[in-house]
Amino acid sequence: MAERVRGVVIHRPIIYGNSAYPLTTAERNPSIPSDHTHRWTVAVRSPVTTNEKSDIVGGADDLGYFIKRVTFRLHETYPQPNRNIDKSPFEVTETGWGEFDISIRILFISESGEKTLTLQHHLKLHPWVVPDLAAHPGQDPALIIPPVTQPPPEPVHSWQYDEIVFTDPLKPFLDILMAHPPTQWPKMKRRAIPPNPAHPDSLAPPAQRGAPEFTQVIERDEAERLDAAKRKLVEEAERLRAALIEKEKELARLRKEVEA
Ligand code: SLL
Repeated sequence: MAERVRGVVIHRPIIYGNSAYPLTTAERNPSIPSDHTHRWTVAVRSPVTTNEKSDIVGGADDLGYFIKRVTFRLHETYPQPNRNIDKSPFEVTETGWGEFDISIRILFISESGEKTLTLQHHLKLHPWVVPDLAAHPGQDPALIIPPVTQPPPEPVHSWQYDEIVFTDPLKPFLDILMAHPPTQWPKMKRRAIPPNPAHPDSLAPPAQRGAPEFTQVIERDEAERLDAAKRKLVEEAERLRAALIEKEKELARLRKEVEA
């Protein structure tokens, strides 16, 4: 058995998720069941997009140098729901009508000596409904009920960024990883719309949205949003603590009154 290189931690960024496109009339043919509404692709990819014009999210690097097989477990309404993909691109394209959970099992090359990794992705076909903040000034966005009008069909991109971390890797595996450095992040936002639907830019009209792209800017924006959310939580905790102290004082006062 190969030696482990102690004290070394090496990671490889990935994205996993799906893009979905409403089926057009032109695309329909007798082999596609008539109740199917979308064509979708679920995939495990490298995060960086090949070029700014590409409609495909991520995929600049072939992950086959460290991934041997990806098994996508689809809903049992699909024939042979376990789909084994043994080379890049690690993806499955299907048509269908419904959203469901897909389990994604990643088997690393045998040199790695690593256990398989299983991820979950909820196949997303329908766009997120963004609450109309302007029409409800001052209201908690989570409490705004969107109108029931159907949005026009549009592509949906639902992708999760992650980093696969290898601790104390086997020497031969470490050598393979080192020989394949991931493509560098684009520094700038090349496309207007980030993949996070919670981001204010995603309020842009559908025509201005495109396939999202993961960049350094997104990472920084996300970190800033997380910081702001943390500050808000601390403030809220402080406020609740103060209220609790007040209530406890009142309780003590009432107890005394009852005793008296
Ligand atoms: C739902 N729980 O009810 C989910 C199930 C199943 C989706 C969704 C394809 C089926 C076929 C398909 O879209 N299955 O192969 O015709 O929404």
